[in-house]
Amino acid sequence: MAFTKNKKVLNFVAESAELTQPDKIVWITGDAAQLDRLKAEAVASGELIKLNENLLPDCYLHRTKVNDVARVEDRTFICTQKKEDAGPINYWMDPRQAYELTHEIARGSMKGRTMYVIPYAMGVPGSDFAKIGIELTDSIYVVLNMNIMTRMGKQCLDALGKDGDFIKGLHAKCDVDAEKRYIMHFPEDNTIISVNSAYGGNVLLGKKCFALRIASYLGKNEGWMAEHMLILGITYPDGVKKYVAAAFPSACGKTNLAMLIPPKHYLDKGYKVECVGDDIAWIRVGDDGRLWAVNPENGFFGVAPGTNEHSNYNALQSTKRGAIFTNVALNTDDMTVWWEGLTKELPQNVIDWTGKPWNPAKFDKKDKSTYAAHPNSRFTAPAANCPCLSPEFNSLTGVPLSAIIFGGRRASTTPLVYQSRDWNHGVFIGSIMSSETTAAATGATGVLRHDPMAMKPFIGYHVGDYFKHWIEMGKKVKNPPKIFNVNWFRQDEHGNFMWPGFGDNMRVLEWILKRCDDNPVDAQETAIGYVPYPEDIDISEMDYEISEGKKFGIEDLKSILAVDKAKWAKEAEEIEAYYKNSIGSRIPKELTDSLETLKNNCAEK
Ligand code: OXD
Ligand code: MN
Repeated sequence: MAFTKNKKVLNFVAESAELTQPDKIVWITGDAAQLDRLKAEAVASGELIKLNENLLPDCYLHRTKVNDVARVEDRTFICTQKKEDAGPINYWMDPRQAYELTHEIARGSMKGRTMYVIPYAMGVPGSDFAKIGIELTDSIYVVLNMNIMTRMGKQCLDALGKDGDFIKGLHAKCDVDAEKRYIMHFPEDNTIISVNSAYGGNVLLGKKCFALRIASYLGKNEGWMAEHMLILGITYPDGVKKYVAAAFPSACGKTNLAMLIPPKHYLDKGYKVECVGDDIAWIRVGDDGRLWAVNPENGFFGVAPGTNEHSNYNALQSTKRGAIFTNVALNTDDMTVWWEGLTKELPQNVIDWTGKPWNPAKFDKKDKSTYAAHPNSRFTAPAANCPCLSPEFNSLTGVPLSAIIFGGRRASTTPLVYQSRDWNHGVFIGSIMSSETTAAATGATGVLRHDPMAMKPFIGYHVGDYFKHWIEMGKKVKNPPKIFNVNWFRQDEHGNFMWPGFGDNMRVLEWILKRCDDNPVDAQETAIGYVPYPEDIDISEMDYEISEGKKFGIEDLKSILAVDKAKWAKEAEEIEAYYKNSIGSRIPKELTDSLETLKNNCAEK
C-alpha cells in the first residue's frame, strides 16, 4: 500500500517498478515491527548474521562480495548535459547514454525480488536545511542501513505533501557484477542510479551520492555548501561553547577527531568535546553573518580497523546496540565481532571477512591479505548511541562555526598546524590539499594525490566553479570562520609518526580556537601562513614515545611546526602544474594570486 498522494513519488515508483519488475513493492514506514520482520528475513536468507543478543543487542554482521568492498571512483559519474559542467576531475557520461546504459542493466533485475521504497530525510525534517529523498532498492541491507544513517519513514512522505519535490534514487543490486557497476548522478534532474553494487558508499544513496554530490550542486545554485566535514563542539570550563568543522579525506580520522576525548588535565579543568557529525556538513549563512552547520546524517558509517577503547572509546560504544557491521571478522567463541586493532591479543576462533576460518598464526601486520577484517570494513551505528553526542545534534538551526580545518595524510612538508591569512587564502589552502590514498576507495593505497577540501570524489560539478563558490560564500559572511590546516601524520626519517594524534589533537584544537578569540594569541607569520609559537601549544602531561625510548618533547614540536621554504617552493611548482593540468581555466583568480604569493614567499632572496 502506498502512503502518499504525491504523484511525483507514485510515478517514480511505478516507472522504476515497470523497469525492474519486482515481484513485490514494500513501502518502508519506519515502524519497528516492519524493520524487525526485515531483519528476521535477512537472517533467514543469510544476508545478515545475528550477533550475540546479550553482548551486542540488535546487532548484525553483513559480508559483501569480495569484489564489492569500497567506493568505486572510476565507475562513479556526473552526468551533466554539457561535459565541461562536470569538470576535469569527475568522470562524465552523457545523461541520455547513462540512463540508457543503467536502465538496460537494471531492466527486469528485480524479478523474484522485492522493491523497497525508502522515504528519508537528510537533515532534521522541519529545518531549513532538510531535504527529502526517495531511495528504491532491492536490498534489505540498504533499508536497514538507511534506517540508521538517515531519518527515515512515513513522516518524510508527509513532509513532501501532495506535490513536494525530492531526490530520486534507484539502487538495483543486479548480479553485483563489478564490470557492470555504475554509480550515476544526474544533478540537473535530482536523480541517482546505482547498479551492481551492495557496498555502503555506493548504495546508501543518502550519503555520498545525495548529501555530497547532488547537494554540492544544489548548494552552489542555492547559496549554501555541502562539505565532507565533521563538526565538533568544545565546551570551555566557563561554559562557553565553540564549534569547528574539519575536512579530511576518507579514512583519515574524521570519526576519531569528531569524538575525541581530551587529555586528562583538560578534563580535570572542565573541558568537554561533543560530536555533532563525523562525515558531512551542510553549511548556511546565518542572520548573524556567521556560517552555521548541520550534520544531515543520523548515524555513523565508520571505518572499523583501528577503532578500540583507547583510540575511539565513543565510536566503539556507539556500536554496542542496533549496529550493522560490514566485512569485519566474526568471533565464533561468543558471536561478537573483531577487527585488527580492536584488541592486542588475536582471538583464536574467528571467521574472516570472506567467511573462511582465519589462522591467527599467519597474521602479519605488514600484509593486509592476512587480516581477518577487510581494511575498509565498517560499522553503521546510530548517532543516538554516541556517549559524546552534542545536545545540538537535532538542532533545526545548526551550530555556528568558529573555525574550518583542512587536513590530509602527509609524511613531510606540511606542518602540524597553520592558519590562513584570510578567507580567500584559506580557500587556497583547501584547494591544494593532498593526501595519501586509503582503502575507502578501490585502487592503490598510500599514493599521494590532490584531494581539494577532501571533496575530490564528491564534488557534483566543475571543481573550478566549486572553488569559486567557496570564494563567493566568503563574501556573504561578515564573520567567516577562520581557516586552518592540520597534519597529524608527519613522520621522522625512520617512518615513525611524530605526533600522537587522537586525544592529543585537543592541544592543537585549543590553539586553533585561541586564534579565533577576539584577542587572539600571537603567531609567527611564515611563507605559508600563521604558525604557532611552540610554547603556545600545550604539551604538558604528554606521554608519547615516537620510537622506543624517544619521548616527544619541545624539540619535536618545533620540528613538526617548521616550515621548510625549499620544500614549499617545490610544492608550489607542483601546485602550479596541478592547477594547470587538472583544474584548468575555471580556476578563480583569487587562488592563482595566492599561489603567486606562495611562490614569492618561498623564492630564495
Ligand atoms: C566514507 C568515505 O565512507 O568517505 O565516509 O568513504
Ligand atoms: Mn567520508
